[in-house]
Amino acid sequence: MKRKHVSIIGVPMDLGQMRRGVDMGPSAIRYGGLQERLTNLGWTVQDHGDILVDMRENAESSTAGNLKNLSSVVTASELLAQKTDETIADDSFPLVLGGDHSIALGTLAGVAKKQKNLGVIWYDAHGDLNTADTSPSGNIHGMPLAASLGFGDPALTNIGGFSPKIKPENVVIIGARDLDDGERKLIKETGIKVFTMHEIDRLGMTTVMKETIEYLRERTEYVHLSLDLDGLDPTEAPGVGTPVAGGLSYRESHLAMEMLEESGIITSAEFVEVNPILDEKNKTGAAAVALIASLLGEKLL
Ligand code: B3U
Ligand code: MN
Ligand code: MN
Repeated sequence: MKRKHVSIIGVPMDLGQMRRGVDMGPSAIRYGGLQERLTNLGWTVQDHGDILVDMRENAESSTAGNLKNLSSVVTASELLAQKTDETIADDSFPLVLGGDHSIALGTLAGVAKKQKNLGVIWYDAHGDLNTADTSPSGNIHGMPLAASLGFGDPALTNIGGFSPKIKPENVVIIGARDLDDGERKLIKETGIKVFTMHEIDRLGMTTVMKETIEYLRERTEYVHLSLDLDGLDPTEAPGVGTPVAGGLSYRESHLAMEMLEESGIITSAEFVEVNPILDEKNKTGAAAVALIASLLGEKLL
């Protein structure tokens, strides 16, 4: 990590999916002691507060062509893109806290504006590679990776005023165990690198991370980490809207963060889908804080 300054940006977004409570994710992560943890690591931390997101009660809730709450999601994404871009212009490390995973539309629009050869690590039980045509739910949180690659409705792909944000060969998905048919098809067509749980079990997390780091180092100049807490096993991260059994352990996830920190490749990050209403005593919020701390340099000895 080259930067010494970190900018926290909260996005209380719950409109990309149907469960209530994920809008409180940024508070839960802050409440878990994030700022103090990072300050103790020597970072200067500026918390920019939260991006304005329509309340569900006031949101423009019309479903435009299988895209639920489209206009409210797009409006918040544009604000987030601008804030993230400003953070990078200030030479500060953008740390975005969700909120559901639809916020990645805005984060990646902001990051990719100046960082042209951008890599992405998508740490998630899901592919988030649906489009309006393939999505079984119409939930935009299942679409941000596809949209950032340029697939799907122009309302989503053109956030920030340009498309695509990233190239398929610069993406690595880690932890996948729940993919829809359209997502499988897109993975086959584009050749996105995916470490499913099967491969992680066979190879071990050390090898998976070594290969991921080497792969992205060869191809990219910057790497964004988009970490969905549902990538972790629900026993260790229960506070998520769509838990999927058989996930990554807390230990494997820590190892992954530590290896990324050692590699120095990560230039921005977001931690998403923490839902305190579904959580057990902020276990998932605390896991997010601990993983962020490891990613940004915390060590036991
Ligand atoms: N693939 C399904 C489910 C889903 C995606 N992301 C989450 N759940 N968290 C969909 O609705 O697109
Ligand atoms: Mn996700
Ligand atoms: Mn997920």
